[in-house]
Amino acid sequence: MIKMEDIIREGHPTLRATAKEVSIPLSDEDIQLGQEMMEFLVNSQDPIKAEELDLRGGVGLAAPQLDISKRIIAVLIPSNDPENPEPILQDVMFNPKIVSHSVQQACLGDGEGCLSVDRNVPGYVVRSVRITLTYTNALGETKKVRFKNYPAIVVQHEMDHLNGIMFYDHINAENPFILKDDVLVLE
Ligand code: 4LI
Ligand code: NI
Repeated sequence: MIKMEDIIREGHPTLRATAKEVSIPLSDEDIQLGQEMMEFLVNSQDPIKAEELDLRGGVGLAAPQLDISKRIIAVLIPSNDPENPEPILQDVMFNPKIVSHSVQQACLGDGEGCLSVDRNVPGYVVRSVRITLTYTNALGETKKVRFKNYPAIVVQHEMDHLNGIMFYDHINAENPFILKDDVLVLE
Protein backbone atom coordinates (compact mmCIF):
# COMPACT_ATOMS: atom_id res chain seq x y z
CA MET A 1 0.00 0.00 0.00
CA ILE A 2 1.31 3.46 -0.96
CA LYS A 3 1.84 5.88 1.95
CA MET A 4 3.00 9.50 2.14
CA GLU A 5 6.60 8.38 2.78
CA ASP A 6 6.60 6.72 -0.65
CA ILE A 7 5.96 10.09 -2.32
CA ILE A 8 9.11 12.00 -3.20
CA ARG A 9 9.21 15.73 -2.59
CA GLU A 10 10.40 18.72 -4.58
CA GLY A 11 14.17 18.74 -4.90
CA HIS A 12 14.27 15.06 -5.81
CA PRO A 13 15.74 14.79 -9.33
CA THR A 14 13.13 12.26 -10.54
CA LEU A 15 10.53 15.06 -10.38
CA ARG A 16 12.58 16.91 -13.02
CA ALA A 17 13.14 13.92 -15.30
CA THR A 18 11.21 12.96 -18.44
CA ALA A 19 9.40 9.70 -17.70
CA LYS A 20 9.61 6.76 -20.10
CA GLU A 21 6.65 5.29 -21.96
CA VAL A 22 5.40 1.95 -20.69
CA SER A 23 5.35 -0.96 -23.13
CA ILE A 24 2.06 -2.15 -24.59
CA PRO A 25 0.70 -4.73 -23.91
CA LEU A 26 0.95 -3.58 -20.31
CA SER A 27 3.02 -5.66 -17.92
CA ASP A 28 1.35 -7.08 -14.81
CA GLU A 29 3.78 -4.90 -12.83
CA ASP A 30 2.59 -1.68 -14.49
CA ILE A 31 -1.08 -2.67 -14.11
CA GLN A 32 -0.49 -3.38 -10.41
CA LEU A 33 1.30 -0.06 -9.94
CA GLY A 34 -1.68 1.72 -11.50
CA GLN A 35 -4.04 -0.09 -9.12
CA GLU A 36 -1.95 0.94 -6.12
CA MET A 37 -1.87 4.55 -7.30
CA MET A 38 -5.68 4.55 -7.55
CA GLU A 39 -5.97 2.86 -4.14
CA PHE A 40 -3.85 5.67 -2.68
CA LEU A 41 -6.21 8.32 -4.11
CA VAL A 42 -9.27 6.44 -2.81
CA ASN A 43 -7.69 6.18 0.68
CA SER A 44 -6.56 9.81 0.61
CA GLN A 45 -10.16 10.91 0.00
CA ASP A 46 -11.62 8.68 2.72
CA PRO A 47 -11.72 10.78 5.92
CA ILE A 48 -11.24 7.70 8.18
CA LYS A 49 -8.41 6.12 6.19
CA ALA A 50 -6.71 9.44 5.51
CA GLU A 51 -6.65 10.18 9.25
CA GLU A 52 -5.45 6.68 10.19
CA LEU A 53 -2.72 6.63 7.56
CA ASP A 54 -1.94 10.39 7.78
CA LEU A 55 -2.58 10.91 4.05
CA ARG A 56 -3.03 14.24 2.33
CA GLY A 57 -6.05 14.35 0.04
CA GLY A 58 -5.35 14.21 -3.67
CA VAL A 59 -7.28 13.86 -6.92
CA GLY A 60 -4.27 12.88 -9.02
CA LEU A 61 -0.99 11.03 -8.72
CA ALA A 62 1.79 10.43 -11.27
CA ALA A 63 4.24 7.51 -11.14
CA PRO A 64 7.32 9.81 -11.00
CA GLN A 65 6.02 11.04 -7.62
CA LEU A 66 6.78 7.50 -6.39
CA ASP A 67 10.28 7.74 -7.88
CA ILE A 68 9.10 5.55 -10.76
CA SER A 69 9.90 7.36 -13.99
CA LYS A 70 7.11 5.88 -16.11
CA ARG A 71 4.30 7.56 -18.03
CA ILE A 72 1.45 6.47 -15.75
CA ILE A 73 -1.07 8.74 -14.00
CA ALA A 74 -4.10 8.04 -11.81
CA VAL A 75 -6.96 10.52 -11.54
CA LEU A 76 -9.92 10.32 -9.13
CA ILE A 77 -12.25 13.30 -9.09
CA PRO A 78 -15.07 12.72 -6.63
CA SER A 79 -18.65 13.74 -7.29
CA ASN A 80 -19.86 16.99 -5.75
CA ASP A 81 -23.50 15.85 -6.13
CA PRO A 82 -24.83 13.67 -3.25
CA GLU A 83 -27.69 12.56 -5.57
CA ASN A 84 -25.12 11.00 -7.89
CA PRO A 85 -22.05 9.83 -5.95
CA GLU A 86 -20.28 8.32 -9.00
CA PRO A 87 -16.86 9.92 -9.46
CA ILE A 88 -16.69 12.55 -12.21
CA LEU A 89 -13.48 10.92 -13.43
CA GLN A 90 -11.72 7.78 -12.23
CA ASP A 91 -9.06 6.22 -14.40
CA VAL A 92 -5.46 5.07 -14.59
CA MET A 93 -3.88 6.33 -17.80
CA PHE A 94 -0.83 4.75 -19.43
CA ASN A 95 1.16 6.78 -21.99
CA PRO A 96 -1.34 9.67 -21.98
CA LYS A 97 -0.91 12.13 -24.82
CA ILE A 98 -2.64 15.47 -25.37
CA VAL A 99 -3.67 15.41 -29.03
CA SER A 100 -5.37 18.80 -28.98
CA HIS A 101 -6.10 21.59 -26.56
CA SER A 102 -8.25 24.70 -26.51
CA VAL A 103 -6.85 28.17 -27.03
CA GLN A 104 -9.13 29.24 -24.17
CA GLN A 105 -7.27 28.98 -20.86
CA ALA A 106 -8.35 28.55 -17.25
CA CYS A 107 -6.95 28.29 -13.75
CA LEU A 108 -8.19 27.23 -10.33
CA GLY A 109 -9.20 30.32 -8.34
CA ASP A 110 -7.61 28.81 -5.21
CA GLY A 111 -4.36 27.83 -6.92
CA GLU A 112 -2.91 24.32 -7.04
CA GLY A 113 -1.41 21.97 -4.51
CA CYS A 114 0.76 18.90 -5.06
CA LEU A 115 1.47 15.87 -2.87
CA SER A 116 5.17 16.36 -3.67
CA VAL A 117 5.15 19.99 -2.46
CA ASP A 118 4.96 20.51 1.31
CA ARG A 119 4.28 24.22 1.17
CA ASN A 120 1.61 26.54 -0.09
CA VAL A 121 2.66 28.18 -3.34
CA PRO A 122 0.18 30.96 -4.06
CA GLY A 123 -0.66 32.01 -7.59
CA TYR A 124 -2.65 31.18 -10.70
CA VAL A 125 -1.58 28.16 -12.73
CA VAL A 126 -2.90 28.89 -16.22
CA ARG A 127 -3.68 25.86 -18.38
CA SER A 128 -5.93 24.94 -21.33
CA VAL A 129 -9.56 24.70 -20.28
CA ARG A 130 -10.20 21.77 -22.65
CA ILE A 131 -7.92 18.98 -23.78
CA THR A 132 -8.33 15.87 -25.90
CA LEU A 133 -6.29 12.99 -24.60
CA THR A 134 -5.37 9.56 -25.92
CA TYR A 135 -4.16 6.88 -23.53
CA THR A 136 -4.20 3.18 -22.80
CA ASN A 137 -6.33 2.10 -19.83
CA ALA A 138 -5.64 -0.78 -17.42
CA LEU A 139 -7.64 -3.13 -19.68
CA GLY A 140 -5.26 -2.32 -22.53
CA GLU A 141 -7.91 -0.35 -24.42
CA THR A 142 -6.93 2.77 -26.37
CA LYS A 143 -9.07 5.71 -25.30
CA LYS A 144 -9.60 9.14 -26.84
CA VAL A 145 -11.41 11.40 -24.37
CA ARG A 146 -12.18 15.10 -24.08
CA PHE A 147 -11.87 16.77 -20.68
CA LYS A 148 -12.85 20.25 -19.63
CA ASN A 149 -12.60 22.46 -16.53
CA TYR A 150 -11.37 20.83 -13.29
CA PRO A 151 -10.74 17.36 -14.79
CA ALA A 152 -8.70 18.97 -17.60
CA ILE A 153 -6.66 20.99 -15.07
CA VAL A 154 -5.93 17.90 -12.95
CA VAL A 155 -4.92 15.78 -15.96
CA GLN A 156 -2.56 18.53 -17.18
CA HIS A 157 -1.03 18.85 -13.67
CA GLU A 158 -0.40 15.09 -13.55
CA MET A 159 0.91 14.94 -17.12
CA ASP A 160 3.36 17.75 -16.30
CA HIS A 161 4.95 15.33 -13.78
CA LEU A 162 5.74 12.99 -16.70
CA ASN A 163 7.71 15.84 -18.27
CA GLY A 164 9.54 17.09 -15.17
CA ILE A 165 7.32 20.16 -14.79
CA MET A 166 6.03 21.40 -11.41
CA PHE A 167 2.82 23.46 -11.12
CA TYR A 168 4.69 26.50 -9.82
CA ASP A 169 6.78 26.63 -13.02
CA HIS A 170 3.62 28.11 -14.57
CA ILE A 171 3.14 30.85 -11.92
CA ASN A 172 4.17 34.36 -12.90
CA ALA A 173 7.21 35.18 -10.74
CA GLU A 174 6.63 38.97 -10.69
CA ASN A 175 2.91 38.85 -9.97
CA PRO A 176 1.55 35.39 -9.07
CA PHE A 177 -2.05 36.61 -9.49
CA ILE A 178 -1.72 38.44 -12.80
CA LEU A 179 -4.12 37.12 -15.43
CA LYS A 180 -4.83 37.99 -19.05
CA ASP A 181 -8.48 39.09 -19.19
CA ASP A 182 -9.55 36.05 -21.28
CA VAL A 183 -8.50 33.41 -18.72
CA LEU A 184 -11.39 31.64 -16.99
CA VAL A 185 -11.12 31.36 -13.21
CA LEU A 186 -12.64 28.05 -12.02
CA GLU A 187 -14.15 28.22 -8.54
C1 4LI B 1 -9.38 15.87 1.18
C2 4LI B 1 -10.27 14.86 0.88
C3 4LI B 1 -8.44 25.32 -2.01
C4 4LI B 1 -7.04 25.36 -1.97
C5 4LI B 1 -9.11 24.76 -3.08
C6 4LI B 1 -8.95 16.75 0.21
C7 4LI B 1 -10.74 14.72 -0.41
C8 4LI B 1 -6.32 24.76 -3.02
C9 4LI B 1 -8.39 24.16 -4.13
C10 4LI B 1 -9.39 16.62 -1.10
C11 4LI B 1 -6.98 24.18 -4.09
C12 4LI B 1 -10.29 15.59 -1.39
C13 4LI B 1 -6.82 20.11 -4.65
C14 4LI B 1 -5.30 20.38 -6.34
C15 4LI B 1 -6.14 22.22 -5.26
C16 4LI B 1 -4.85 24.80 -2.99
C17 4LI B 1 -4.08 17.49 -6.37
C18 4LI B 1 -8.79 18.94 -1.74
C19 4LI B 1 -7.85 17.02 -2.91
C20 4LI B 1 -8.61 19.81 -2.95
C21 4LI B 1 -7.65 17.83 -4.13
C22 4LI B 1 -3.76 18.08 -8.81
C23 4LI B 1 -4.00 20.60 -8.41
C24 4LI B 1 -4.54 18.36 -7.55
C25 4LI B 1 -9.15 23.57 -5.28
C26 4LI B 1 -2.86 26.19 -2.99
C27 4LI B 1 -2.75 17.26 -4.37
N1 4LI B 1 -6.03 19.55 -5.56
N2 4LI B 1 -6.88 21.43 -4.46
N3 4LI B 1 -5.32 21.72 -6.21
N4 4LI B 1 -8.95 17.52 -2.12
N5 4LI B 1 -7.59 19.26 -3.85
N6 4LI B 1 -4.53 19.81 -7.31
N7 4LI B 1 -6.24 23.59 -5.12
N8 4LI B 1 -4.28 26.01 -3.03
N9 4LI B 1 -3.21 18.03 -5.51
O1 4LI B 1 -4.21 23.75 -2.97
O2 4LI B 1 -4.52 16.37 -6.26
S1 4LI B 1 -4.17 19.51 -9.82
CL1 4LI B 1 -10.85 15.39 -3.00
NI1 NI C 1 1.57 17.14 -8.35
